[in-house]
Amino acid sequence: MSVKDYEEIISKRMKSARFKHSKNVSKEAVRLAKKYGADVKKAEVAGILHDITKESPQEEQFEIIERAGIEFTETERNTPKLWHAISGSAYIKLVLGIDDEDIINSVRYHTTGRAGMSLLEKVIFIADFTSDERDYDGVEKIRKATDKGLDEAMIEALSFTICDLAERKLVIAPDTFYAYNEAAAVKAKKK
Ligand code: DGI
Ligand code: FE
Ligand code: FE
Repeated sequence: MSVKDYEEIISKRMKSARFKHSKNVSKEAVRLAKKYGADVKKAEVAGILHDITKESPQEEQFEIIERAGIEFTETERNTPKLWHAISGSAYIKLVLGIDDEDIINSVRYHTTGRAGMSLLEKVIFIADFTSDERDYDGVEKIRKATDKGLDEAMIEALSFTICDLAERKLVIAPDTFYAYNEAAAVKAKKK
């Protein structure tokens, strides 16, 4: 399937604003992939597909996660906002027939991050933060960090996420802490 085919599928599965977001993430992922040496084609595909199940009913998401044999962690089970990343990875594998593990993992971990992220996983994670239409307070700091390096952008994005969630007194996925600690350790080593 071509990127155009995927765009067609995505456009039918979500509202126009989210479709626009998906296209912008794809575009930003291509920019970052070129800059940092990730696979440009995979970045384009993973970017357009990353939120594929975001507007699907929870039962549907639950069903495909089970069908894919993915086990929820306790935090994931109790946090429906995290489901679309998991169900999205299952959907592109089982329904779209995508077999590239790196693309699948880039969708799977685009919301929480995790320790040991691949180049492509980082590209998608960051692109989701810095896509054109994003205008939250703090986006410029993360955009600037993408000029310095992927790891610089990761630490900015992850510290932003952790602070934001903690301020709102929400449960934070352990994977986000693992990703943060790894990024912080990289930063400490560079000093
Ligand atoms: O799908 P998007 O809106 O493009 O972005 P996303 O996949 O990063 O999802 C962001 C939402 O998920 C946002 O409302 C914050 C929430 N979120 C991300 N990580 C966590 C989280 N919510 C909780 N409770 N815990 C997390 O660790
Ligand atoms: Fe998402
Ligand atoms: Fe997104």
